[in-house]
Amino acid sequence: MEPLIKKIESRTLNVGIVGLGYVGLPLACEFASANVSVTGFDLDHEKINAIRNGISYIQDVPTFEVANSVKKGLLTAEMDFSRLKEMDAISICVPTPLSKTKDPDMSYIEKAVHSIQENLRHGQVIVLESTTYPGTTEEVILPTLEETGLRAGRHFFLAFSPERVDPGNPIYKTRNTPKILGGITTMCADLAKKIYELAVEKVVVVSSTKTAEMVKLLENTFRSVNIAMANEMVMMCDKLGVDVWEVIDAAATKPFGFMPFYPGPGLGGHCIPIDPLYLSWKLKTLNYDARFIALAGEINESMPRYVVQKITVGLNDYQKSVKGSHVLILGVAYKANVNDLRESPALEIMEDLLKLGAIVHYHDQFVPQLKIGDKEWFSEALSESRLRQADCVVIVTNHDYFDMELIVEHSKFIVDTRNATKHVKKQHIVKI
Ligand code: SAJ
Repeated sequence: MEPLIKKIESRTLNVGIVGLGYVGLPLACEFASANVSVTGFDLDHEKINAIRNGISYIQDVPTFEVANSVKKGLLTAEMDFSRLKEMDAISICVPTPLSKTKDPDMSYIEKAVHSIQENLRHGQVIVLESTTYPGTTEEVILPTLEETGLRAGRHFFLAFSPERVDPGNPIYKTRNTPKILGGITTMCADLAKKIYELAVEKVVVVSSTKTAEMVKLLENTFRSVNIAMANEMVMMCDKLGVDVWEVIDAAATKPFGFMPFYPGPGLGGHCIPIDPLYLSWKLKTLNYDARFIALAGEINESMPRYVVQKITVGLNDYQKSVKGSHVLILGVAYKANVNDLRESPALEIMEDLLKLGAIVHYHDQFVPQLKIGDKEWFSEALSESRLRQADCVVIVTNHDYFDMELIVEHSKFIVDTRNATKHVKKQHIVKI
């Protein structure tokens, strides 16, 4: 262990990152920026080639950062997982999606851990970053790695440190976001902390890997439940004839004991709609029914249908049926100013409108094209004529670049799911 500590102090250790997506690539770049040699491992040759050519494919990672680190020989990309044996530390940053039956899909983690198992050697520090159910590290990763005969805390070291990447956040990046970390043993946590402190300003150690896994799930369940409450407030305020956005903004003037969350067309992204279900799945195996998570999921998943209902009733007020109407969707990414479509509610809204016979168009400069079923769709120019031609304009994701004056000026009828038109007073706007 002494040699490893010396390597950490002299920054001569080799760090491996398995999984070069929106978590792994920023983490790799942070280590490289700290003059630590990083090897990224991924199964996707396009990612590997891009990095080798000094190109970033992650919106929040500037290409010059990748290019500089590659040029200095601090960042390399590999598809040969046998080179994992050369790594002193390995972080696993692979996806943890849901299966078709909405159960945890651990296949990416299992594949990564088996690659590490085949190359595990004395002194290596292994850290799982992927969001997963409490117990994964000690119940799945640990036994798999100890099948080699090596023991965690003695021959190798094992920890869990959840990623906290907020795509599109201009202020908080990997380096300046405090990082939670729990080890299988104290020594595991100490070594992993020393390594992460090379790339991250603040590492917060908790008592176990299970605690660290639970911290992450609390963070994301907190968001899912509070967003669901904001979405249910929409339904209640609708019944009461009260503007939910005015209510939330007024409540947000309270300087303590309140944190605003806002209604929307539904929950997108690869985390908030999914991670809480990892927790409820685990609790089900322990005969506990996580009711808040289930209810939040139900309400959040109902929002796309609620938006389509608003569109239908709104068109009806103009003596129009959805069938045959031109509906223009503005913003299809899962949240403002990102180019990610995963779990985006816009896709479900578009699908439902198509089923009702609407003629659907969309505009989103972050998403030039998309697929619904086997049909390809292309983002259309946000022009006055396109706006005027639409029987209904639906603001699903309010990107900062949208010119709200232009949109309101030239739209016959708007369904605004984000209160994006709040500064533009016009009567033909329906807010959710
Ligand atoms: N949303 C609402 N109302 C809100 C806030 C969000 O409808 O008040 C919607 C968004 O439009 C989006 C979804 O919820 O469709 C998720 O939004 P998000 O802001 O949680 O964004 P994510 O999923 O990209 O990033 C989150 C991180 N966000 C923040 O902490 C602000 C954080 O929870 C995690 O670091 C990250 O997921 C993750 O990887 O777990």
